[in-house]
Amino acid sequence: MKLPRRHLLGALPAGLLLSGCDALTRNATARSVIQSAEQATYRWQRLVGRNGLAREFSASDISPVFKVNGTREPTNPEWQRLAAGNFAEWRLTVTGLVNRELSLSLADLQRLAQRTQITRHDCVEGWSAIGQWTGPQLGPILRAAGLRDGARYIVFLCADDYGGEVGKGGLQSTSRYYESIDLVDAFHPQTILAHSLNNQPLSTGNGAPLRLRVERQLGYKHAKYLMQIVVADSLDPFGSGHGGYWPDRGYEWYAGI
Ligand SMILES: Nc1nc2c(c(=O)[nH]1)N[C@H]1C(S)=C(S)[C@@H](COP(=O)(O)O)O[C@H]1N2
Ligand SMILES: [Mo]
Repeated sequence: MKLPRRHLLGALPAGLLLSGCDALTRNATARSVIQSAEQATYRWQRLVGRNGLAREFSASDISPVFKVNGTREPTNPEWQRLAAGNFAEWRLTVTGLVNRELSLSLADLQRLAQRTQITRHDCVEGWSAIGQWTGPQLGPILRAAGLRDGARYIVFLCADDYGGEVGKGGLQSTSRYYESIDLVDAFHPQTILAHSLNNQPLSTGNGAPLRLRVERQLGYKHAKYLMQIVVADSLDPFGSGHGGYWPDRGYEWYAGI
């Protein structure tokens, strides 16, 4: 693993910087009902089920097709350039409240201890699919970076701009996809950075070259097209401040299953 000394943020393409706030309208009543249910699941998983594992399945349960949802292919020129080069020049950077910033190639990530898990992905839109995911656990990567005092959230910045779909609740304001999790989920054994689905490198649709798997939460938390991990003490600086593309549009930040 390469541990660069130089400051990486200055080297990131401008396209990776998050856009400003989106104007949002929300139904306050619906939101508070959702939030109280969200908080109940969150408290339960944090107090009682801290290390509980999501169910794992066997090879015969794997879905023949793993549906593609949300972005099918990022249009971002930087991602397009990296994809054209088979992601040889792609790097995952780990920055923010860390002692050592990291810049990891796919080969670096594949050299780490790998975990393979067959899990069910549940999307809020009402479909699920079972797939076998392989990649390094996030925890050891964060330990290699070394979390600094105040670290509370792990934020995942993706390569794609998403604008929703007319057929699914209408177009949303377009912005860069991102997600975030707390440290309990970050160090959970089933939280991995997956480069493979069903023993094949991730397809474009399923999030090439790398995506998050955070198995105790709903589909939209599983950020595809990962470019950058930022360790943060607050979610305020990202997007509209609710910790993710869909949370910024009224969905729960903690989407426990
Ligand atoms: N970067 C990015 N990640 C994303 C999305 C997206 O549009 N962009 N969609 C989310 C949603 S809602 C789901 S259900 C899953 C879909 O993953 P799949 O396309 O592999 O089925 O990815 C999640 N992660
Ligand atoms: Mo989803």
